Amino acid sequence: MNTKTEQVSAQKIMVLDDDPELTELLSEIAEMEGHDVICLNDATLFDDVFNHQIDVLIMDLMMPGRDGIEILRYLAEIKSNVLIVIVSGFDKSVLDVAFELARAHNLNIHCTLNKPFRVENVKQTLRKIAAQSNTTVDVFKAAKSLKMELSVPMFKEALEREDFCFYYQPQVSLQDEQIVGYEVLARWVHPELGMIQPIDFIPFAEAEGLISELSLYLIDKGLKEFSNLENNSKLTLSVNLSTDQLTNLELPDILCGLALSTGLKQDQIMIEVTESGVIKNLRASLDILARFRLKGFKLSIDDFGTGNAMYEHLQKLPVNELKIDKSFVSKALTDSKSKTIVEHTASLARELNLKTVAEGVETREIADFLKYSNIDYAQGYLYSKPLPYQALISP
Ligand code: G
Ligand code: G
Ligand code: MN
Repeated sequence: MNTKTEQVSAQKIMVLDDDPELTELLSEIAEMEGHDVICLNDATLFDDVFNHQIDVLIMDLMMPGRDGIEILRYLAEIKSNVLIVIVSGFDKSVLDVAFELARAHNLNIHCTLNKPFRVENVKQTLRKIAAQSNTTVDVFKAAKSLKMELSVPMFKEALEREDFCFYYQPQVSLQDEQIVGYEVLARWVHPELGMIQPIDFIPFAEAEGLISELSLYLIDKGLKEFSNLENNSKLTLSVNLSTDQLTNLELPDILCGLALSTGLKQDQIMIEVTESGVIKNLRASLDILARFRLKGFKLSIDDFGTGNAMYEHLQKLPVNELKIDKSFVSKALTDSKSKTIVEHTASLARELNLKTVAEGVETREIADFLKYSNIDYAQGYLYSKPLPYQALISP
């Protein structure tokens, strides 16, 4: 067991920085920690030197000939799993953008470090990586190979076998912390692969043109299950619509039929759509969303704040609720920009007569801040993780 841990903790590390003194210092630190190091000062040679055996890439952002952003784009193109540490003298907002960009590329970014860095910080970072990399890299690889393993026949089989089930995450009122409703989240329980998260199967279903069938199946099943819950009449059920569905003009009629057959009232159903989905198909979305409202459903904008042209469109959209993305909520007390976004969303929503939900609420301090900022509802691990249906009927 011990020897195994030691074996995996020696990493192959590449240091990329146009400053030879810095590469040397970083490489000395990494070697002292027992790693194998390759140095590169000329970023234009990156493609020739980089290979998939490298576990960790420590890289600068501003380099002559080829900057760090271009390197990230290249790593995404070759679908690299390398664990990335960005070291740069730029201010925090530039480091944050690079970090978010790497995530948007689905890269395995570990952290960013400010230059000038403290040797101790670099050591700590490398130790953390060595301790985690075994699992992180494995999980990352597992997720990638899972995507490769999914196939259309497998999916059809799962629908026939009814492999899908639901988890419910409570939403509470911040005033009195009473449960006001649940968000229903799909899970695929595969007989051999185990639990597959929506983040892995929704994009697959979208890419293969199966999302419509899957979504309608899930909404139907979710509504039926929820309608059997005792005392549901004062609760709202939030359901997620995928982006691709905002082109199906028949959706409002279909959902109306499903709701009627379960006996749930339309105003108990909150339909969550994402900003980016609405913007991508604006005309069809407006048609669909308007008709959802005419039929009595409620509408929520999920991941609010993460799109880019929302303010321009917000006034046109017939929504009831803004759901503030967890990336802002979780940082509301440590990052002043996130705090500002939360506060402004709260006042914007009030002006527009909309309710607000904060998602990803993990601490009491954040809940207090949200309440003080006049956010209406909260959802997050502080109150409860998503729960299986059984836990709702016999708490
Ligand atoms: O449950 P979380 O656990 O991992 O959900 C991840 C993402 O998957 C969320 O953004 C959620 O909106 C989405 N998701 C969960 N269930 C469904 C579903 O039934 N349909 C669609 N379209 N998205 C879902
Ligand atoms: O649709 P959407 O992305 O909003 O789905 C909510 C997602 O957020 C689900 O994947 C759910 O498991 C996750 N989630 C809910 N509460 C928390 C929380 O407090 N912290 C974190 N990190 N994730 C959460
Ligand atoms: Mn959601």
